[in-house]
Parts: sequence; C-alpha cells; structure tokens
Amino acid sequence: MGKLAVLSLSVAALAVLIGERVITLRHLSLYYRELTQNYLPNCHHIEGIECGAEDITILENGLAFLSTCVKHPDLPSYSDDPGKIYTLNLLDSELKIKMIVNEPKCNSQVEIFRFVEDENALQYIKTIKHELLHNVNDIVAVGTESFYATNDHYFTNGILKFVEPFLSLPWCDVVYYSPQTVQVVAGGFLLANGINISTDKRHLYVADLLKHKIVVLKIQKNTVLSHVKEVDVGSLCDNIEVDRESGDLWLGCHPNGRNWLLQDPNDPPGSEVIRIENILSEKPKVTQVYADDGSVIIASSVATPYGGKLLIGTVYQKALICDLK
Ligand SMILES: [Ca+2]
Ligand SMILES: [Ca+2]
Repeated sequence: MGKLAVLSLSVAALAVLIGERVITLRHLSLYYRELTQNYLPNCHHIEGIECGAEDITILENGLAFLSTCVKHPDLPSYSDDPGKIYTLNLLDSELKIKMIVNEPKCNSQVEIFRFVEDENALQYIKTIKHELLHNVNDIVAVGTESFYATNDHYFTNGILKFVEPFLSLPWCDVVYYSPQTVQVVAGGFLLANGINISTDKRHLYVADLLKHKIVVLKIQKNTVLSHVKEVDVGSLCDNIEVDRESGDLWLGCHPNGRNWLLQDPNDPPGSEVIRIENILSEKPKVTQVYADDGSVIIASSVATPYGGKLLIGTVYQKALICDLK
C-alpha cells in the first residue's frame, strides 16, 4: 500500500474514533438533557457562603459542617478566600456560620482533626498520604484513623487525566486505609465520586458519576467488599449523604455536563437533588427532590436533610437551605 493510502486510512480511522468518542461522551455527560424546575418551599441562601460548600455533613445534634472554597484550576473562582471549614447550628434560628478551620491543604491527602465542641474548633491530629490515595475525591470514616476513599482518576498526569474519561477507561477505584492495611478494595468505576456507608455499617455506597449510577457494595471484612447492585439515578451525582433515621440516600448532582464543561455565565450549570429510598430492596425508589437551571443555585454537589429542612451545597458558588415538603 502506498504511503498516501496508509495515511488516508489512518486519518479516516482517527476521525471515526473521535466521532465515536464525541457521541459517547455526549451521552455520558448528559449533554442534551433539559431540566425542568422543581423547587422546594422557603429556600434561601446561607449568609456568608460565597465560594461553595462542596461537602456538608450534619451531626445528630443538628450541627452541620461545611467545607468551602474548593480550589481547582478547572473551576471558576468566585472568591480568593482560602478553603475553610464552617459549622452551622441548624437548631439555632439565626443560622449563622462559624469558621473552624482555615486553609486545609488541597493536595491529595487526608487530614484528620478532632472536633472540640466546647470551643467550636477543630484540632489538627495528622496528615495521611499514600501512593494509593492519589486522586482522592471523597472519604467515609469507619474509625478514628481508618476510612474508605474514592479516587476519581487513575492517572495523576494532567494529559492522561483528560485521556482517561475521553476513552471511558473504567479505572477509578475505592481504597481502604487503616494504619495497618492500605488496599484497593473495589474498582471498575468510570468516575468514582461520593462515598458513604449505610446506617448499620454493612454496605458502602459509591457514586459512579459518569455512569449515572450509585454502586452498592457489601462489606464482608474491611478489605473484602462484594458487589451488590447498581441503581440508576439519571444524573451526574457527586456527594452521598445518608439519613441516619430512614437510611435514605441524598445525592447532590450535576444535571447536565454540557453546562459544566462550557461554564457560560449566561447559562450556568444547574443543580439537582435526588433521594433514594429502600436502596437494598428489589425496587428502590428514586425521586428528584429539587431541580434548578442555575438561576438560584449553581453546581450542587451535596444535599443533606435535617429536621424537615434540606441543606444544599455547591462546588464553588453558594449554599441553600429549604423546607422539605
Ligand atoms: Ca465530590
Ligand atoms: Ca462526602
């Protein structure tokens, strides 16, 4: 075959590959999804949160912890403030945030703090780094120094990090860490994002963002997990919070990847909250609780209920509190 023919065939093959990838990626990113607004009553922004509350968790006594101002080169920045952790007492009608930690480090490492409740302060204990914790997105603690973590990429190199989702390589994993054992305990995720644990501590839930699914894993021993099922959520879900009374899952999701990729201020990423009831039953109930096109709140990443209210946090913008119907 002449050189020109080889070259033409190569170019044609590359064009087919790129075309196929573009179609697949549009499907994975929910590129064409249109969102219908679905609001909750009495929503208002939480005063003082201007650069996101990417993750939120609430203690049994109504004290919410908000991790704010995530810094990432690919994200728009609404503030030059460093990352901070705040508390918010949901039982106090004033709903005033209080800062407890300034500038947690943002490399792929896990920092352990002790919460000193009387002083509303976090006391730094230690930093954990490990080669298996290379792209940590989220963790769920199972002991004072042990946790499960998701890695949202396999590669750490910038170009390869882009190639990985482009080729839909399902190489993301879940790592178990304890001072004695560090091990990959589950794999095969396209983009492992939020992770949490069931109220009886027997199951792990992992959000595979690009598969639009919540993966349920059974904990046999700390380092042995078995795959139970996958539940379709139809959205790009980020953090998972578990209602400690009902065991329901609450998901902060990105409804449409196109808006996320384009970051057009006139057509910003929207927000969506999804609830899963009876996830372990044969017919889990998946309900959209809240949806907004970005005019109220941009890029929701977490939602967590408490006492008839719902707190919604975002990657880099504001946080919202609403009444649940
Ligand atoms: Ca996340
Ligand atoms: Ca989380």
